[in-house]
Amino acid sequence: MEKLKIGVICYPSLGGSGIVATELGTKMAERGHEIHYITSSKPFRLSESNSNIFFHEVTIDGYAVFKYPPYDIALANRIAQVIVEEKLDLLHVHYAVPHAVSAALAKDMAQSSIGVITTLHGTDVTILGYDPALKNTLSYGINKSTVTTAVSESLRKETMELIKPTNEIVTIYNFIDEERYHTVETGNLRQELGIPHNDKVLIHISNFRKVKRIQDVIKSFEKINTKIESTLILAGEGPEEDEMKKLVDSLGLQDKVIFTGKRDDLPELLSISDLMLHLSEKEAFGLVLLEALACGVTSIATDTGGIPEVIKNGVNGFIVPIGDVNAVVENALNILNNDELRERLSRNGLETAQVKFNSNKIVSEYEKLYYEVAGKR
Ligand code: GMT
Repeated sequence: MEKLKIGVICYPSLGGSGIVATELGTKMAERGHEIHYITSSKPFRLSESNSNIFFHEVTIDGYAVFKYPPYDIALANRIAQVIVEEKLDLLHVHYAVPHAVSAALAKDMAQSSIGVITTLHGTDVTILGYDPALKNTLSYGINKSTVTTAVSESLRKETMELIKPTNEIVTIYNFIDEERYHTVETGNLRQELGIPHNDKVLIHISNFRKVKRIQDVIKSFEKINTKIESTLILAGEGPEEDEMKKLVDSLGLQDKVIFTGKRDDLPELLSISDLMLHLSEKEAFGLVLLEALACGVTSIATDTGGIPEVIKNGVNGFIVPIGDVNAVVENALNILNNDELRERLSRNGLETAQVKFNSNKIVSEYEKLYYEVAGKR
């Protein structure tokens, strides 16, 4: 089969959509396709060790006339250049706002008929889609795309109802990078983090945005910790960090809660953990839940968005209502006090990760779509 030249547009910083874009691009490069990232900086988890991977930086000078430098237009300008210079076969845009609009504009600038795939990741629809200042932008970007995909059935349905797009949207789930996510040797990590020998370890990993409801994680932990010796790891960084540190202080939990900041050793952190708490208000998929399952860690997560497509209640974890701290505590004590239950959930979780969200399977779904959109075989 002919190899493809694919332009990938994504947010390069910490966040699930950037991680998916990077891991998918890397897998496609391993399959022999040429991947051209067109982004403001090198994607955070991208290693350029594969000679099929290229990076085209988008730059913009802060000309005095601009109150807001027009990044979206500079991005369109750069995409248009790369379409022509590299003779791209298609564009894959992650996170619709503003990337799908920049891609549509680029296509027009380059006078090209290139196909565009837009992948919806979550808040591009579930938050920005309800913002009157951006809803039309989202509809326009989706309707201008050749094909739109959503990372869960829940996100697909919500987008269909909200936007009523002219084209169907297809669900392609996120996948797990099995080479990176599995139980690993952890050396002295517990000691380095100062976790007492007998403590159970609970973990929450996120980009610390309001939507993650980290206050519920901390309040649940406070109650769990009165019943069972435990430590809570809060990994990641973001806007809620200071507030959450204040909450931990006000509850007198400073010695029991570890803020690690942004870490690269997530498989190691997961491998020392007994339970993940992921209590978001909105979550289109919850990539981190899948990463935990692949490392044998079970989760308690909220009944929202695409989470129930990843976590099956009582099978590979537990689902609780949003904001229901007592339900979290009850399930957590049940899991932490019952090794047999924890092992069963963990075994089932591994199977979920390895079968339903298998990387080869999902990457092949995207590859098939790429060939269709590029009109090549
Ligand atoms: O939509 C966002 O919040 C941003 C995005 C990101 O870049 O982190 O997260 C979304 O995309 C991830 C990858 O597909 C999903 O795993 C997350 O569930 C989703 N976040 C939300 O829906 C809140």
